[in-house]
Amino acid sequence: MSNTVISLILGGGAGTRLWPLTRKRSKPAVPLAGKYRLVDIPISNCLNAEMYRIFVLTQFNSASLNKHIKNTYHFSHFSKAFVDILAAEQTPDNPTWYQGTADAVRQCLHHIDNFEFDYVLILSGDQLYQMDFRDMLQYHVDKGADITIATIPVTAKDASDFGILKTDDNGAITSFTEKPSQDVLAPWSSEVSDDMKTAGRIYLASMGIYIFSRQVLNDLLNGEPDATDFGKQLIPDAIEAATKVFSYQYEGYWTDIGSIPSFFEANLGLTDEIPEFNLFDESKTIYSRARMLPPAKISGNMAHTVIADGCIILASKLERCVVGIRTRIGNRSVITNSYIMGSDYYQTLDDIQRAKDKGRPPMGIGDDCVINNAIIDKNCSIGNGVIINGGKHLEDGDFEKYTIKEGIVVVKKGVVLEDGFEL
Ligand code: ADQ
Ligand code: ADP
Repeated sequence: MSNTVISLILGGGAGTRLWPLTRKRSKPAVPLAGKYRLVDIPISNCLNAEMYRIFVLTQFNSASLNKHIKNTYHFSHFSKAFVDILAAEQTPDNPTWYQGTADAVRQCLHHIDNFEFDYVLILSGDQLYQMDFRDMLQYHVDKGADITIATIPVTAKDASDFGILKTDDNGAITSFTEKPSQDVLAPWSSEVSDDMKTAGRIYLASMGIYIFSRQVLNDLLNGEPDATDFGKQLIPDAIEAATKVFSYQYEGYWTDIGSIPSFFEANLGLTDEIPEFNLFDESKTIYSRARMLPPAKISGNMAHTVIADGCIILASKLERCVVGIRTRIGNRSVITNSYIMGSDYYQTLDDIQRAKDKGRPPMGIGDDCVINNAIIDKNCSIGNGVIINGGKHLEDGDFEKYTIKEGIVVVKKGVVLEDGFEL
């Protein structure tokens, strides 16, 4: 049945929540786990479910997303598989950007109309999870649903960030409220498994993952031309209009990675003894660009650290770190609780000498640095003796070279921090 599906990945609006990582690239292209990009997660989930026709909807078709997709997702000439980018485009009828998730899907309907399909799978571009969409599709068909929403039990504290819903005994959704405030939450609790109840996860949240039957999606989008958002308008309206909307309950690992703190925690979570997100499961491969990089060369003391290919690390200590491709770290440096994204290219020894002659540190992290609670975006040149001490003692702010969000210091892409810089 997988070949009856077209997948649409919502690649992000303005990207403000992940600023400054989205300063020079679109959200789907933000580097994840040292060697992947955000968009590799939903694409890999589709490919593992044998759903091979995929569009990524994005506000701006930044060069890096294009390059990544072009260099990564190659299929045989004999298959119908593709991963294509649909960037918001001005047309004679539509002079604007995507106004929201439903509007993004509406604006690209004409691109998918010519394909043969029965179902549309709509996915967010900023979530970390491994889910077999074939089970969800089977459920959609078995229930005779018009729309199926993947749902997950969450705690009261988290419930205000999600669409919260209630179902009847058959799984049909009877009511839905988008991001309810804490004071109106109480009546929205649901019957959940004992495990979930013990964890206090008694509110059923929409995961923002939808399967629509083809005609239903067309009718809804055309019937409400002013509705711009699924969670705020189309889904609640469809439920009210007695459309058959079902909840497909999921209890595996699933987390939002659309804000700096959640993105940071999800990445560092990969360094746990047994991470909740499993990169080592061959039946759920996460695909990304194959690069011809040398093996990482490491000395020093490493604990709970994930290191990508092509790194040269001489540091004295790394603890709870994710270190991305081609990272260079100098002697005696100590880095803890940090995501170092790495570099897009190597400097030659001549390049490094020339940089030094001009008083500019080479790319990577220098000698004798101390870095804690930070994200260092790609291609940064961090000098010798630099101290970045992130933590709750720092106030939020956006500065020329870095941004601070909830104590996490994000050093912007390509920035130079001179020898002895301290924060
Ligand atoms: P949010 O995640 O807050 O809630 P939204 O901001 O609409 O919803 O984003 C959903 C996805 O669409 C994200 O991947 C986002 O980047 C992308 N997106 C947003 N605007 C876009 C645009 N204009 N063009 C292209 N892509 C865009 C939604 C649901 C809730 C549900 C949560 C689960 O509305 O009901 O609980 O997802 O995370
Ligand atoms: P981002 O990771 O920030 O999205 P891009 O993908 O836009 O970055 O840019 C990275 C690309 O730049 C890589 O594909 C890399 O091959 C290429 N690149 C190669 N050499 C250089 C160079 N000397 N300077 C900058 N980029 C380079």
